Amino acid sequence: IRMAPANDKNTIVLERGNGTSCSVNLHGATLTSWKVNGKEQMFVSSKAVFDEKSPIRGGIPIAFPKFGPWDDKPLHGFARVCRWKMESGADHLANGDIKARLVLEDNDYTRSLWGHKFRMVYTLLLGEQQLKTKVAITNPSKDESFAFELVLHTYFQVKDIRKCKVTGLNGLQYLTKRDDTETTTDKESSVRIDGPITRLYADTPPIHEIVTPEQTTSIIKCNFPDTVIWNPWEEVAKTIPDLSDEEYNQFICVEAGSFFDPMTLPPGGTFEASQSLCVK
Ligand code: TA6
Repeated sequence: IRMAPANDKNTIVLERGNGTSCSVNLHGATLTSWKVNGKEQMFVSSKAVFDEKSPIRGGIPIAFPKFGPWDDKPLHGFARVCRWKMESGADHLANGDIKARLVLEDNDYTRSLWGHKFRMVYTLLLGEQQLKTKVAITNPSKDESFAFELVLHTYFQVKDIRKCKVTGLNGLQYLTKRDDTETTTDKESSVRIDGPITRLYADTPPIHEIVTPEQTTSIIKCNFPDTVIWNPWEEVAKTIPDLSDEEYNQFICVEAGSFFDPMTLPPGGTFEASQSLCVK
């Protein structure tokens, strides 16, 4: 484990050897790189803004306690724009895996938006061809419950989005935005993307695969009942200032979430959810 070189004081790098590593930015605990044998798996926009205020466009931003629009408050909640703390050093496990933990607790800023005490621990476990990211949320209050939504808004890098497909969604219903009144049923065996796409699926199976001509990446979800597929495509990409016009075809967001039925955490309760990404 090391801090990133040069003038980047916010990025922590976990290195496992053989070109396998991951980097996490303390701003938002945003995972900004995951390399397997030297090959980058995450997409981060060439125009991503690292000003410690804006959400980072790419990698794995964490949406919490809200996914999507949130009155006049920050879109997708505050977790992705708060500074997280690294908890002690990273552990090197006997099997070569590396584990690191980041923590976010309520502060004046979070309470100004959402009046609850909370503690959130984000655990990264870097394996040989696998990256597990686990979120544990605790409610330290003695008498108040809170409800929350949580999404890992992962941007997977692909060579050509037109040539990739996502499995595990066939036959399921989806919305195209949070307040859609009508659902659509996915009739294809796998989702292919050839235009703008926002699909919010509830109660999805625990495994999806992103299949490209080069490789297959599995997403194994635990306690994330919902899945989102997103790509803005050409026209909308032009309206996103921190995304280059031609970059839309280099990523697909497949997002593991819990938002259709927001979780309620009783006093003293802890909620855990994880995703394991695995390259074949
Ligand atoms: O998860 C899909 C989505 O909510 C889209 O509707 C789009 O807004 C995207 O996330 C990115 O949001 P952002 O705030 O990062 O621009």
